[in-house]
Amino acid sequence: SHSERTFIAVKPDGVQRGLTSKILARFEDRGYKLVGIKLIQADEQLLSQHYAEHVGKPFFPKMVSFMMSGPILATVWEGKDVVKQGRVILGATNPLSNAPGTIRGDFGIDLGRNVCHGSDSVESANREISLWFKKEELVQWESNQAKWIYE
Ligand code: YYY
Ligand code: MG
Repeated sequence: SHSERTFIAVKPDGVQRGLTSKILARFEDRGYKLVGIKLIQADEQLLSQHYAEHVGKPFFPKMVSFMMSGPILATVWEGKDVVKQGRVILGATNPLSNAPGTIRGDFGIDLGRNVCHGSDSVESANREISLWFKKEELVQWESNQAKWIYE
């Protein structure tokens, strides 16, 4: 459905490197609609909930301290198949396993500096969106481009 939503975040490395506008542009250019956006300094509690599936893994403490090392740009995008396509736009988790053309393949090298996050399923997306955003921070609006993007 055209109202599917996903959570996409620019991690602290992406914000520090000045890549936010380029990352937003990939989603805008594809035709997806921005419905939420904010710059946030995440804390350990938020990150432990966000990355609940990874709590206790060897890489978890280092990954969380990296995610707390600076601001994160949290965004929500809406459109047809946006969860799956969002992951395609990001590329595989390890930047080095991507050909150019994806965000991680174009802007990253190391696994722990992979620039961006994207929800991995519709269920994860709904969970992550409600974790990072209050209901009133998400804006419902009609895009005038919709009829030129969808048939
Ligand atoms: O969903 P995605 O971000 O592509 O990968 P996950 O397997 O969920 O891992 C989350 C996050 O943790 C990943 O983007 C980088 C980091 N990470 C790491 O630093 N070292 C690992 N061995 C595995 C993951
Ligand atoms: Mg993941």
